Amino acid sequence: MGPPLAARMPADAAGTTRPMIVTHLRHRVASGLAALAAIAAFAAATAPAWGAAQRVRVSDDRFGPRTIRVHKGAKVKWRWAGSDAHNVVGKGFRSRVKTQGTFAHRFTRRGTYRYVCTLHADDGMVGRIVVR
Ligand SMILES: [Cu+2]
Repeated sequence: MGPPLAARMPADAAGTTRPMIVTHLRHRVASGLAALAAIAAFAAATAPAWGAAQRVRVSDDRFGPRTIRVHKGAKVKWRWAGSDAHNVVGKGFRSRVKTQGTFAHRFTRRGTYRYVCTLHADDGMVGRIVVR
C-alpha cells in the first residue's frame, strides 16, 4: 500500500482547484462577451444602416450607397459630392438640379422608394430607399 492520497498530491493541489474553476468561468464569460461584441461590431458594419438620419452621397454619376434601409419616419439627406449637376427624383420627393449642397426628405410610410438622377438615370444613377 502506498502513502495516503493527500500525501501523494502536490502540496497546493487542493488549494488551487477552486480558483482555477473560477478563473475558467470568468474566462468563459469574458469570451462570451467578446464574442457578443464581435457579433455586434460585425452587424453594425454589415447590416443596413438603420437610424434617424441617413446620408447618401451624390457623386459623378452614382448614389452611394445605392440602397439604404431606414425606419419609418427617418430623414434621408443627400449630399452632393461630385462636380457635375445632378438631382434626386423619386415618388413624392424631388430636388433641384444642382452641383453642391444637400437635399433631405423624411420618409413617413413604409415601402421601397426607387429614385433617380433624371440627367444620368440611363447611366445607372439610380438609388433605392427601403423604409420599414
Ligand atoms: Cu446625375
